Amino acid sequence: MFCYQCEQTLGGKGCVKSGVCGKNPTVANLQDVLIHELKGIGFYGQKNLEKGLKIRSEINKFMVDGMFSTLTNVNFDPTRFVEYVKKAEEIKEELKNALGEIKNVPEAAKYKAPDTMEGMLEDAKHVGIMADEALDMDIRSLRELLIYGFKGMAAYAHHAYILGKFDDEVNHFFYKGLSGTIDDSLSVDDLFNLNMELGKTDLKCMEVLDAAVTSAFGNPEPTEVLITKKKGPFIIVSGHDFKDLKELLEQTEGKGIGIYTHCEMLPANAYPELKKFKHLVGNYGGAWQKQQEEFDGIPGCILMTTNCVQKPKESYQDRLFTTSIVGMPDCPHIDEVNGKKDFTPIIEKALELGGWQEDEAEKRITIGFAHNAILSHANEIIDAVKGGKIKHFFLIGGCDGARPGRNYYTEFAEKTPKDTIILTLACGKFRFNKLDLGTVAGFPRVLDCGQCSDSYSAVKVAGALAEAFGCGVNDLPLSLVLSWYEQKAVGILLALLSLGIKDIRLGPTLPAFITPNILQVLVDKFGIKPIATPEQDLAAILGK
Ligand code: FS2
Ligand code: SF4
Repeated sequence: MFCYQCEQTLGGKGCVKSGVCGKNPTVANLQDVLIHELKGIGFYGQKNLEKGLKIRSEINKFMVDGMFSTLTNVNFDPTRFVEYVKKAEEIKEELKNALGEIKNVPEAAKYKAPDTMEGMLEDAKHVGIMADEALDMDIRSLRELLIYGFKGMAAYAHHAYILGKFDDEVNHFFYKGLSGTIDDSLSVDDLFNLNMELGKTDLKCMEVLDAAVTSAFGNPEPTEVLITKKKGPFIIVSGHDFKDLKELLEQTEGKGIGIYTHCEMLPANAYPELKKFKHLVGNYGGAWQKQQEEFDGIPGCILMTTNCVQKPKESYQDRLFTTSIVGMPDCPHIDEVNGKKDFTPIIEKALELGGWQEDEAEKRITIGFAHNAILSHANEIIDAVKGGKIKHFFLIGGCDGARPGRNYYTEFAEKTPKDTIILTLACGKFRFNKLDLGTVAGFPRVLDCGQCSDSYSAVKVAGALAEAFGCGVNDLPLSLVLSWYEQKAVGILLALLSLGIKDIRLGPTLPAFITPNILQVLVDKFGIKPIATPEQDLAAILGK
């Protein structure tokens, strides 16, 4: 196996024997075969589109789900990947047959996957990231950057699909972009431009998702969320899928079970159509990387709707349920049947486990500042900036992770001056969202925009402020300090770069798949910088 798609990759170079994330070589190799298949589908799909042929929506959805399944911490179940590869082979054949004879088919697209796991694992030796040793390193870097951006975008497209929304511009770009990763005629410049196109498309995809989520659940509103435990049986819901949460809330109503959000599900507590359920108690725990400690021996159940799932300890393996794209061998999985999910097994298990024995002393945090909530106070914010009460905005957002260097983000937030506002999103906020950083000009100093896809909210707020001040986003008193871990962050970074946003600080370390030459291009074009120390970065940003 070889995998270097996430920030915790071994030694900052690549996981080769097994994944630091717990991914074993079997799963890693099957994922390589699946990605190889999806590139082939990309090629034939693009040729179909160029010929004006329509692609069935099930194929578009498969492309999205297949890519998403390979994102870090989503699916660790080899049997599911065998099924994906078989399905991919069928789809590739269908798209190929629709074209008749065509010329100049890349070798990668001609590949035919076997239908056994053994055969796929044998083939994996020839299709992985490093299989073509002679490939130019910068070309490989840009191809992988594109593929990881796709994985991130696929997650958002998947969430929108779940809510019945999709966009053809987004769907079609999967074919164009993935066929570009096996097109030897593309230069470094061509691939760079495809990456920028991915960034633009990802932004569109987040916009589609935002519309889907807000039309299904309403606009998030500022809300005080309980972050302590209540007595009684419970189910903790993690991941990003609000529809699963809503169905579970409906099915647990009146059963005496408290529902808690976890990690990226925290923002659910601010949506009117979700917070109306009285038994949505609050949020449990911190970011994903603490789950093995926080779920250890827990007297309740956990539902993983999407990433980030970690291999469970034995003490809670029987009570961790997966659904949708998520998979974990030996953990119960709940599938959709005829458009509905039956959560009875997790409900019965939660009742059997009995739950927490007593209430904890109550603590709350405030969330719910997506674009609608912030922009409804736009005039007050603008006046506070003009009157000198708010001097600077920071966007401190992105993923959390296990590396020690991530304390940077806690210290950075703590050291920001009191006349500044911190916008935040995604699970990286758990590094500082329980600190009391006070208020400024009547606003909490930390404004939680929501999940990682709410980068769209941050972009919308920045755009509105720039318009109000008659300047560009780069001229605003706004600095972006981002933390990355998995591939959604890659897509989001490309989205921000495609908007021309400059001087982003990125940490805790830079991606292993970016070569020095490509990094230099990003530095020259966008002024992208690795994080230093909170003191140095604050001094540089604030000019002190
Ligand atoms: Fe956090 Fe993990 Fe949101 Fe990422 S829960 S790092 O995959 O998607 O963010
Ligand atoms: Fe390693 Fe990250 Fe790949 Fe897991 S996803 S195998 S930790 S690089």
